[in-house]
Amino acid sequence: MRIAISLVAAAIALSACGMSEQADDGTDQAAPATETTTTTTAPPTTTTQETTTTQQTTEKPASKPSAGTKKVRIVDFTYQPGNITVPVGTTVVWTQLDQSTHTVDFDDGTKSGDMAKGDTYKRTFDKPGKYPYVCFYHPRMTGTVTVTS
Ligand SMILES: [Cu+2]
Repeated sequence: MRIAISLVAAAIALSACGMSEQADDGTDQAAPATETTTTTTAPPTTTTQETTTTQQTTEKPASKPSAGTKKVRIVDFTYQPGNITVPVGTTVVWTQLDQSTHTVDFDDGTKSGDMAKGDTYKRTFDKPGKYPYVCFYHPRMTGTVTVTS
């Protein structure tokens, strides 16, 4: 029994020594290391934010429309709703739900091309104004997108 106890005691003493040394080393190194890391990290974080801001500014035209999306359905040979008013930067999405082929052809020359059932067509409006459009196959099918600033 005495041998066993002394062995255990020795083992505890050894492990305690080892642990305390590691703990001391770790604590001593950790303090300055953390300060250094914090100080070093701070400027890059600011730089990252500036970079992010710049990127956001660049990406705004692309990300803005996704926030402002207006949907128009093409149903029964009509655009529903046919006349819409949206703020500048809005992306309008036409969804074609008729069996018959339709198009969204703007007076300014922008055209969707043939749209079969289930097709969608998107156009982002970055400038205020009136954008009338018509179906190439059905001239009575008309609509207007009014873009406000
Ligand atoms: Cu049509």
